[in-house]
Amino acid sequence: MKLKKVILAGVLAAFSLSAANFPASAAIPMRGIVEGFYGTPWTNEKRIMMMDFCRRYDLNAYIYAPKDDPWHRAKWREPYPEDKKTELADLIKSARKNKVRFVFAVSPGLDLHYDGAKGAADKQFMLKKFAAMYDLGVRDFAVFFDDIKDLNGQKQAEFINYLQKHFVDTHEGVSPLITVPTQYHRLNMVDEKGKALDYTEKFAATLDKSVLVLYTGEKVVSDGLTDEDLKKAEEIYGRNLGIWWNYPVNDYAENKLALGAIYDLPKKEVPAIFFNPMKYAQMSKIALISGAKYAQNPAAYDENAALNAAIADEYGDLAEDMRIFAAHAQYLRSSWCYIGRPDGGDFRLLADEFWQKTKGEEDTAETWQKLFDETEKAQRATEKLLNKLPEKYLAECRPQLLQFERILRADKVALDLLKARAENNAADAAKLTKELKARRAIIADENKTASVSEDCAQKFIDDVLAYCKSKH
Ligand code: 14T
Repeated sequence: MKLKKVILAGVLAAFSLSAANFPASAAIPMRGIVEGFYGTPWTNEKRIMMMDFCRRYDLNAYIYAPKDDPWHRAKWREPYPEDKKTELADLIKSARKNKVRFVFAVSPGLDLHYDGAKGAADKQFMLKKFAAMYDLGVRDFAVFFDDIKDLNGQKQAEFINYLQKHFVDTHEGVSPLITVPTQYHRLNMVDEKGKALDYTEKFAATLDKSVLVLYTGEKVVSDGLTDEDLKKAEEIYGRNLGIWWNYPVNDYAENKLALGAIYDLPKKEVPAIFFNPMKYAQMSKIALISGAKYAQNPAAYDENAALNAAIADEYGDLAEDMRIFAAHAQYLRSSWCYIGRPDGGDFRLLADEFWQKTKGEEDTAETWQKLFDETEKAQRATEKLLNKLPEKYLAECRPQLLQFERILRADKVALDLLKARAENNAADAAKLTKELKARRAIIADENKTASVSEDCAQKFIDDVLAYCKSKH
């Protein structure tokens, strides 16, 4: 049986190679996850599970950089206490077992000294910190300077060069360092004319050429990155840049889940890509699987195929239901950024069609029915997910599923209201308006904890109420 499978796999591989009409897949050399978000870090148990995940999807690197691990950032000088060290040792072993490069990162920039006795002491602190991890088997190291006030590009780069010379070069088997500068997105690196600002100019010019620099694209959270924009950033740095991609991370909008696929990433060669996940490890897998597929062969990446395959892999019999829910939970927004495809899937298309026809004073009966059916379908999917998803998933998405349930219930009321009005049933319409407003208030309140489809299924409630008011 096993042998048969192997032979079959071989035949399939040979066939797909000859049948492929795009160039042989060129995987991004370093591809993986950067645990780099703010807020509650992953537990070690989750991390170990994610190592197995990385192996299964051929992701070959994981960067340990949880912002809220005190020993990573706020108290970076202090060595890990014994219990934490034991955890890290387990994790490092698991990474090795799964053929994942474990990259140990420190973010010393909050209070790092460069000069004098304090500067000398800090260099020693960092060397000790790295050496302890080297002894646990780590061979990949990173120093991050993101989200700090210090803008001394030259001193930061000299600090990294020092570590390259006095740690990397003196320790057997250690890879070149990885860094993230303080100006880590391109629009922040340049003036209006596109010329590098002082920090970036000095950092880039001073930094040892062997160091791998990661950046996040045009913005902190970039809604896609073109080959041209990547090239502009690489020109500033005079080297190829790796990518730190801020999706599905949701630390700036924790009430929302990012269950979409990644999209619009470069087709040209990049040395490395790392996806920053949500604090919800399980829920991050859809986006991460899509990211793994992208990294496997950027030029051939198919966003929709990746999304469907990811959901099928993860959710088996519940895939169809999850696909519906996930379609309403992809888009993230805050006061300073947005990313993700618009929420709503088929519901969005039907709602658009409905308002289009309403505006044109066309007959909406058929579209109304389709929208009603779509809403019921989503209700059944939500109910099934709430009943059948294993607890390890529900623990991360129950609030969102419950909120989606409330929204869909309200959408049904909204649809009933539209119908009552169309039938000139003023009494029912008044009753339904009251009910809908009450439901909307509860949903608005719950948004603080869990938000789903704000611009689509949720907006439909507002749109219906506004429409009814305007036609009074
Ligand atoms: F290192 C960087 F590439 C990076 O992305 N740094 C942080 C990261 O830890 C965080 O998870 C991510 C998403 O929130 O964005 C960066 O953090 C910021 C940056 C901001 F400009 C958080 C809030 C901001 F206003």
